[in-house]
Amino acid sequence: MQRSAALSVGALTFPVPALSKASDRHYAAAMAITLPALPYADDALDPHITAHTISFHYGKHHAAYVNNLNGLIDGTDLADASLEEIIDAADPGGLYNNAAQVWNHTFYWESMSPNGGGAPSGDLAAAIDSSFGSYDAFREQFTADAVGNFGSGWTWLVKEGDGVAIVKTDDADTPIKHGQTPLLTIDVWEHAYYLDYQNARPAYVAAFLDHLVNWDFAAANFAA
Ligand code: MN3
Repeated sequence: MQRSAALSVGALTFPVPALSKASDRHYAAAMAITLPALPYADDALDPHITAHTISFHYGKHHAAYVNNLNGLIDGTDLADASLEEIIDAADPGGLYNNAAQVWNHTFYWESMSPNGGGAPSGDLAAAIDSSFGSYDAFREQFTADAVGNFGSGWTWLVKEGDGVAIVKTDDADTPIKHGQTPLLTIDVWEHAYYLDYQNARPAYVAAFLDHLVNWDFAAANFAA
């Protein structure tokens, strides 16, 4: 199997550095899945999501999923597979959970922007109006689902036909395993908000919608 030259997440592709020396290739072979760089500085979302949270959520949790996944695929038929191929092939369990969490977190970071928040525009706004009646109705439903997503999980906006729908997943589960096309996501595991908001998940969801949600990313995924 040919190693993919880039990591694709949604509409984005993360380039993988060219390898020159044999020692680099050996290192790369042992690290098939890499932790993508954050798309902004670690304090860029402050105060809505602080650098303190990013240091644990990206620097510890996301990194640990990458390390765990590399340990699980090392020496197996999936050692050179893309992240999406691993998710597609994996049965329920540790391999699936770690691979899906790598994908979900990468997609989550892209779902936010220092200049985000507010209502979308263009074709995506029209699809939201068509599917929910209005942006306000979408916001009400997304908030209720994200706040009410019991335990650990994710709340997603996905493409559904010509329109859009909200999907909740538990634990590590990801919509791409089920043939759905995610547009954006919010991580509602406690580790995503507890340092900044403690138990006030509704305040975290409101900050995400008011100040962080990256509609340009969602629109690009919708158009793809
Ligand atoms: Mn998380």
